Amino acid sequence: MTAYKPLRVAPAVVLATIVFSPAFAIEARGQAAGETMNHVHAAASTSLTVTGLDGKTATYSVDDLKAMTHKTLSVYNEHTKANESYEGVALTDLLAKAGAPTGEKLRGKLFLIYVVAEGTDHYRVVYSLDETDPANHAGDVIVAYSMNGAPLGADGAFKMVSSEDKRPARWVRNLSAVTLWTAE
Ligand SMILES: Nc1nc2c(c(=O)[nH]1)N[C@H]1C(S)=C(S)[C@@H](COP(=O)(O)O)O[C@H]1N2
Ligand SMILES: [Mo]
Repeated sequence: MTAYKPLRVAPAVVLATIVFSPAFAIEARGQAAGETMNHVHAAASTSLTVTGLDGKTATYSVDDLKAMTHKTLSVYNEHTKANESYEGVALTDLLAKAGAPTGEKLRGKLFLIYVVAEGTDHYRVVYSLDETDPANHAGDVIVAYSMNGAPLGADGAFKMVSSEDKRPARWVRNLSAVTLWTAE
């Protein structure tokens, strides 16, 4: 085999290889849906940094979260058309450690507090603090580290999962940062 052999591959074969590759298919689907699709290119999350309203940060590894109280969330994934069981910790537990008000302490202007959840690809979504607090709002929001008993694989070390969303659009894969802000 000579060093030049790859150059003899017909352009049509090269094109077909790219077009029919899984990466191309996922990108094309995302563009058709008018969405930013970084699934294929996102770096795997390895740690999660939580920032409070005071700007103080705490960084968690998977082992750190596994040492906390577990929360399991069984959800229907509208994209995979399957029931999925995620295990992780309640987001409210991490936010409480960052100083967020929960339960009956959440009142008045504190309802202006919100959470920005960000993936390694910088995909970002907002949850209001209220909807992350099961003492105040129906449904659960968790930071998952496993699904159906296995690590999350391409979805990274951490994935945000919520029980109330009908589509998985706010389920941030490769979750790397959670930051508290206030609208006032
Ligand atoms: N990090 C990250 N998470 C993301 C997205 C993204 O682009 N980046 N897209 C969201 C959207 S719009 C949807 S519908 C789902 C799609 O997840 P799936 O490709 O695993 O079906 O992931 C969500 N989480
Ligand atoms: Mo989406």
